[in-house]
Amino acid sequence: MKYLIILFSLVWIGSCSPAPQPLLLPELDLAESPLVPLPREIAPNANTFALHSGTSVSFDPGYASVARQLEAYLAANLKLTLGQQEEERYATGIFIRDAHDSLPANEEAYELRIGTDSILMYARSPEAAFRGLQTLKQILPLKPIDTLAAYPVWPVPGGDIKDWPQFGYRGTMLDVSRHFFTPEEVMRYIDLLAYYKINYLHLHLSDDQGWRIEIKSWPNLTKIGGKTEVGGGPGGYYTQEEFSKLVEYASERHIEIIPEIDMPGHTNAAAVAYPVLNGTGKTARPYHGTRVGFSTLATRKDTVYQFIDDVVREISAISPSSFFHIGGDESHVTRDADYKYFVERVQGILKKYDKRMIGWDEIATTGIDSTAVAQFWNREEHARQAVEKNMQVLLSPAKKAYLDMKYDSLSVHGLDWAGHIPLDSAYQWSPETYVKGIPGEHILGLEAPLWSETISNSAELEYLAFPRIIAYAELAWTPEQDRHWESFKTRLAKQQPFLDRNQVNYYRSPAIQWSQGKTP
Ligand code: TNX
Repeated sequence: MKYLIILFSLVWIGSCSPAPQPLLLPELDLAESPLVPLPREIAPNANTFALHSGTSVSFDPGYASVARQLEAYLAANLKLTLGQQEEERYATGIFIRDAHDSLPANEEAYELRIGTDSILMYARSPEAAFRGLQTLKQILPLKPIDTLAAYPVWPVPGGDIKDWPQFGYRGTMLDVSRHFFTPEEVMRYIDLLAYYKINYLHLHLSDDQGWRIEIKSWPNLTKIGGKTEVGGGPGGYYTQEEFSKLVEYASERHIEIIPEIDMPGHTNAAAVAYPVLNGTGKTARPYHGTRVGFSTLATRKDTVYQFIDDVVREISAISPSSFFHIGGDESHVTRDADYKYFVERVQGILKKYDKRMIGWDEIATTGIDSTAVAQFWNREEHARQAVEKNMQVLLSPAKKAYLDMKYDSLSVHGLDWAGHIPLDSAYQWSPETYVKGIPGEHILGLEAPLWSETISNSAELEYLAFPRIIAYAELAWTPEQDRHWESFKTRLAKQQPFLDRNQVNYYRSPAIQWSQGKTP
């Protein structure tokens, strides 16, 4: 490796300032960094920034938390000094500043300028700075290098990155109903998602097999409905306090949690807890299997709407998201007219609590208004119907974006009703054009759902989610003209140190040249 000798004086905080030191820095190339999702513009240069203990971080008002997140990220290795320095022109260190005019108006746009003396980050918002921080984390080396300096130095490749996403909605869904996932397991997933700039986590909180969120005015939902799951395990649920903490934890990582209460179908657990809600005409019994489409609420009973009002009211009080997901899928035993009446009436309840409806694509067949979002998973004509109603569409095509589909016939977890989704197939498609007849302005974004019939813990979740979720993160962030499978493969292989360091149980896709065994 070639080395450059760079002479410069360090502004050293404290009394015992060392004399100017020659630093032996490797020549690095910013374009070689393991950047996923790929940023819009990367312009490498020959500079190298020498990060070390004592590097200062200065920030404009509003960016204290992102500065502290950078400090915490590096704390095991080096101690940064946080503070305010007014004039970056004369100073060295890291600076987080409000964006200037060279960036688009996108709320998540940021710029990184890495030079010999400083790393300047310009951000449109604290959220943008958080996205920029993830990019910086991907650039920072894992280990210090040997220099002539008496202290460890982490060399950072120089250059300029300008970046913003193509979609404002880059999400994933976790089904915590078929199997329950503890708050700790969800938080671990959130940490991993944030690194790849995912910004929405949709939680599927109720289904036939279990009800997972405390509703104080209907306590049996969790007391009875929370005790079951697929396979007969113990189930579980989030208290409202636990849910609030999850929302807060996610929001510190600039991820918004969207709650889903699936209705009028997928409601067996609620009907077991409160038979008055049941519209099937048969006695509801706890269900531990994986069939779908056999349950329905009693759509013509006022009690049911009182129930939904209570549920939406209580969840809205602890869910700051402007969205509320009502499910609406596979209501095979609800009569068509009843289904329409139901979804339309529920939109009214959501509006009362200032929430915007999202539902699976079937909701586009009803008379709801254009503020609702249809999540396309199955029927293209539903997506087009949504556009005719001037609704936004969220893309989750099962054949391409379902994280619970097996990679191939050898997959140890997963289903295959929509086919196998190996990594190359997960990456090589275009959300921009997948459904014919949907103009770009109607596409809200991309969400990759993870249904949990076959998984019940973090290791199994990670096997299905990783590395495919990294592919979806790039599909949602990086525009089509910049996406190339060969480039992605190389950058994904370089995620291995991050995944190993975090003990992620990722699937070793044969498409990727992983290094042998675990990385240090
Ligand atoms: C279909 S996708 C479902 C879920 C299942 C999933 C399994 C959708 C809206 N409904 O109830 O869990 O398939 O892949």
